[in-house]
Amino acid sequence: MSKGPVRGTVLAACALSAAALAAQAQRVSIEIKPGDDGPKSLEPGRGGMVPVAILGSPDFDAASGDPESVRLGPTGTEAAAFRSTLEDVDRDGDVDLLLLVRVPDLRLTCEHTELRLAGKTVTGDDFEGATPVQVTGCE
Ligand SMILES: [Ca+2]
Repeated sequence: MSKGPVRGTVLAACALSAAALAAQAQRVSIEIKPGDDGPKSLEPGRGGMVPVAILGSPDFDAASGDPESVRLGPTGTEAAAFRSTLEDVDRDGDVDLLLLVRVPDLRLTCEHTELRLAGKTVTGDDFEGATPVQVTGCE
């Protein structure tokens, strides 16, 4: 059995990559104000709410995301969504998770250039995403 050692090496490599996957959250694509081609700007001082979509893909079933676990903000721990719906916001055939968030809850200030999101699927797997954001109205 000259193949023995080779097989053992392959198995060890598989075990390593599985462990790495378990420790790392799945990356998902998110979009502020989906369908709006304008600048992704937010003005925390004006209040109001903003839609943020978690985009589904062949690698991520947005319907498996648990909306109540999702947090958004500069570090992805700040705001909870107060409403969520499942719809295909970018019309690519994959269902997306559309969240409505109160802008002040995001705790963005002018130094922030990125909005982060983190959450869990209904089966307990972590996912996270980030997208550029322009914060206005704080001068
Ligand atoms: Ca979609």
